[in-house]
Amino acid sequence: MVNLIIDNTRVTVSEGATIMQAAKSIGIEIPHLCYLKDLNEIAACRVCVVEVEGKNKLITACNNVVEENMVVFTNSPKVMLDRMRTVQMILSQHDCKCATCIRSGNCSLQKLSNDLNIQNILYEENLECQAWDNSFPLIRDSKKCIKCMRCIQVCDKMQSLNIWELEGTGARTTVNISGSRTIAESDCSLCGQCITHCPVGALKERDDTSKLWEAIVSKDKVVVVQVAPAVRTAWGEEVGLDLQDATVNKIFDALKKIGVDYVFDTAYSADLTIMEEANEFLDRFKSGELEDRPMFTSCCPGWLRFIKGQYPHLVPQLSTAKSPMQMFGSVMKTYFSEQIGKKPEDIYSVAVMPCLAKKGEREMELFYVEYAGHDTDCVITTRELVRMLRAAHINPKTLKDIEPDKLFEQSSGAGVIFGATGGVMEAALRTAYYTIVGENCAPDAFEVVRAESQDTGVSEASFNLNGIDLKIAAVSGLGNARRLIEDIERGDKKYDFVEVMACPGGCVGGGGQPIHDGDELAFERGKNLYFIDKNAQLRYSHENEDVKALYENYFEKPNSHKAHMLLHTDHNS
Ligand code: HC1
Ligand code: SF4
Repeated sequence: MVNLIIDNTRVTVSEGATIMQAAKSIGIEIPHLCYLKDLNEIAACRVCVVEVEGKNKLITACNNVVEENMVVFTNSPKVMLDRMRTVQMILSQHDCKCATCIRSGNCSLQKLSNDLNIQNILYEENLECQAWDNSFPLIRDSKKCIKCMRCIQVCDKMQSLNIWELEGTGARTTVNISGSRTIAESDCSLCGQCITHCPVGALKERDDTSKLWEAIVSKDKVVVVQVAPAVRTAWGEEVGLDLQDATVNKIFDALKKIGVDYVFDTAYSADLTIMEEANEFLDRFKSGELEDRPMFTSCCPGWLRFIKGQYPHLVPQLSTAKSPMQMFGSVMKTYFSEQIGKKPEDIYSVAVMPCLAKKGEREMELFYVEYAGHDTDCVITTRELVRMLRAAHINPKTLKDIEPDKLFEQSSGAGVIFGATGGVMEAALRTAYYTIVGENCAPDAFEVVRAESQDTGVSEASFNLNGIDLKIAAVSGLGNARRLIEDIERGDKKYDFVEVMACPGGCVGGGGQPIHDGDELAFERGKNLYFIDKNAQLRYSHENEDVKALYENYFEKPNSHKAHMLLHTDHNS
């Protein structure tokens, strides 16, 4: 252990701890901008400087370790003046138009400037604006970039994709797409992790809210909105509702209040996905097709972009099932439109998702007898949903719990846990067990596939179902997925079924979720989905009465010809 004094307080911490960690242990938060634990400890911003007795120069607290008997001052006048100057320098190279910035009110630079009582910008440099394709779901504004390097590190270390790099030297140093590519030409998975880790408004999602407002205004469109599992456990963070109050049913009420015609829960179509995917898995498993390599889940579009770009030879191993979002969109444009006496093109199908890659996934075309547009017309993220509610000055405290609309009212806890890593696997195993054994397993029989933290990002398990041995794994985070795939490719690991989610913790940690600089809330949010599942009346996808009715009235049975036409896809196209 190491003993030192910080701001006149004695502190004892483990050897190797940084000054920042030591200060934190006694409740002193040293201001910082670029620091991200384990990912970015490079002192690029120099905001975290501290004074150490006996040293002439200030040193950075995020990457200097404690020494025995060190005497540290985190807020001496010398420190504060230096910190102010540093932030003023950063502001001089930043487009400070806070009124129209997406991160206003949730920006670490804005907060730091306010905290330091900075009221004017000393020098305003002429900022160069890099060209950007604003039709791409991920938008970068170079004039807001503060060169903290977080995006570079998150994309390299967490997601193993190396999309960003530094270019230029000295004052002209800037971040850009690596390899002189455009963002569309790059291998960006659209996971959005660089956005949720950006301390300012330099990275953001393409805002599609005006498309939805226009559809709501249009007299010719029936606006049908589905809400993803992971949205319910995060939207309350942005609107000031407690976890137990921030239900999906209140989102339905809010959507109806802003003029949406029909509201549904994506957990319903997650149940439908399980019917298709669990049956597909059992068919492929029994045919011997999975002897060498496993079947991979296909519901996460960030993962789909990753596998297509990085391991194209593994694409045939993907389940052909469309994601719950796409399945629901397809059902809305076909069965649902028929039921309400409308044509597919009259339906405007919207998905509220915790994800940016879903904006890319919606480009997928729908063929229903003939070309019928897209399964999904518009995807908005959790953050965009909240912005719409704010614009409509909806008071979240006045919202009521209302049920989703008829035809697709029911959803199971199995559908809800899709939003947490391991959840798709667990839901699928509950139904696979029923299909093989002929009776239900205990609802929590497969809880070992749940992940409590992002330690390795992988959970694995083996099960014997009526003499059938199954080896499965669930992984989240693309860097972890890459390591797992390399193990499989080398023959070091062998599985039958693997779930992959691009974002650490699964959709709950998605790139479209509320941003809390430096705090990782994915696993906390995931626990809430498991809590909802535990308390759900229905725990098995195959017991969803509205899913059963859809098969009886329309699809006949899982993996039928019609189901293949509308609920499955060819990932090679
Ligand atoms: Fe997800 Fe899914 S779980 S991909 O994370 O399979 O986005 O929430 O909606 O489609 O259900 C996301 C979440 C979501 C789909 C489902
Ligand atoms: Fe990298 Fe994900 Fe950002 Fe794309 S969205 S640049 S893959 S971190």
